[in-house]
Amino acid sequence: MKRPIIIHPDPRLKKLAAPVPDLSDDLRVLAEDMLETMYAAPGIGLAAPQVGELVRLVVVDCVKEDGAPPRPIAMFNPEITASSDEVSTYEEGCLSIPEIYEDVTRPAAVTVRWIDPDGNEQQEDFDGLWSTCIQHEIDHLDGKLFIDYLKPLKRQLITRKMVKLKRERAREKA
Ligand code: GNR
Ligand code: NI
Repeated sequence: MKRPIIIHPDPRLKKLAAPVPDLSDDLRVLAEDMLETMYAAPGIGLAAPQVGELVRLVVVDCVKEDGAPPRPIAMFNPEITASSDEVSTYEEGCLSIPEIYEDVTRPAAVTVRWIDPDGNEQQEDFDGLWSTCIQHEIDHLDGKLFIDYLKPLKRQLITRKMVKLKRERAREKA
């Protein structure tokens, strides 16, 4: 089932999400719902706080070649265990901050450890868009948005735009 995505500013996007102590069917359903929501958006990643669930769960699929098979990954309690000194800059966007794209510089490659939906521990090295996206998603679990990397003035401007956008959307619904 697709779920509504929370738009910035919202206190739920600023909170620290809690680790998942034990997997459950409810959490596996949440991961499936998040993948459906992400693909429908469309997006390449989604973090549980973006759908109002303050748990450490992210989903990603950064396959971008046309015709390549999809690679949905659900990560419970994801942790970055190593980051490259080399950095890379991507123009990032966020489903919680629609229509805004800004350059963000992050480590180019990361090693990530997580628990998969079967409860098995996984570890993998990611680079390119995957690396950027997974770092962006884990930031969400720590209440951090990509605009937090921008200069305060730029961030303020974007936040004001989002307040307006939310107001317009609320009015359209009424
Ligand atoms: O769909 C998304 N695209 C994207 C592009 C560049 C860097 C990060 C991202 S993640 C974003 C989806 C989203 O908001 N995830 O939290
Ligand atoms: Ni995001």
